[in-house]
Amino acid sequence: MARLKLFGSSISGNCLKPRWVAERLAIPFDWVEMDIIAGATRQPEFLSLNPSGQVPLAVLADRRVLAQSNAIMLHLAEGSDLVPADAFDRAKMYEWLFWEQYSHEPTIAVRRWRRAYLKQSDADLDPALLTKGQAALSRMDNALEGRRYLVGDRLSLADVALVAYTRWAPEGGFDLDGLPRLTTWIAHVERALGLPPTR
Ligand SMILES: N[C@@H](CCC(=O)N[C@@H](CS)C(=O)NCC(=O)O)C(=O)O
Repeated sequence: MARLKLFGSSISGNCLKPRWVAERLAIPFDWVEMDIIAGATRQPEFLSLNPSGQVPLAVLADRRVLAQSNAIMLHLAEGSDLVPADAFDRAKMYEWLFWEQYSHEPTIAVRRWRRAYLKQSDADLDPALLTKGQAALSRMDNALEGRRYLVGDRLSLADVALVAYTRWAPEGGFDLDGLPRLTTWIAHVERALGLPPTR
């Protein structure tokens, strides 16, 4: 009997997002580790599955294929407590998911990737990555005032999506020290997901 297959890289926050959701919801899956540094996602066989040449990629038990980390998470978590039942809270969760992909990941994940894996020096990196990423982290710290989770009063996909690269932000040269609400939230979400603490 075929089961869910997740193509991903363990050094990619985008890839870990659907993996964490599958683990939390006890959805059986096979993980196919992809060496993105060696160009595994650009090989013809993989491109025939995902013409965008990116991971994560889910091949469902019925062989249908789904890309984009947040779309995969949403599909896996459909009907679970990771998706708020309340319509407004659900919309708030989407607000955070869209913001993550437009304003958070493109600065924090990109700077981390270039610095930690492509070994680019700080002087070679676009300074806007640092200022925009640091502003995104402050925006989260402010939003967490008086809150344990980003949406409502329980863990949702908003927390799962945003913790992925927020917890690794220091690898991108971002400073979390002046952001106490954010660091408390990171530790809390890591615990909820059963992840080793990053701090
Ligand atoms: N918006 C996409 C981004 C996916 C993405 O950037 N994947 C990277 C790893 S984090 C990748 O596959 N890189 C390899 C390549 O582009 O060849 C998502 O959330 O899934």
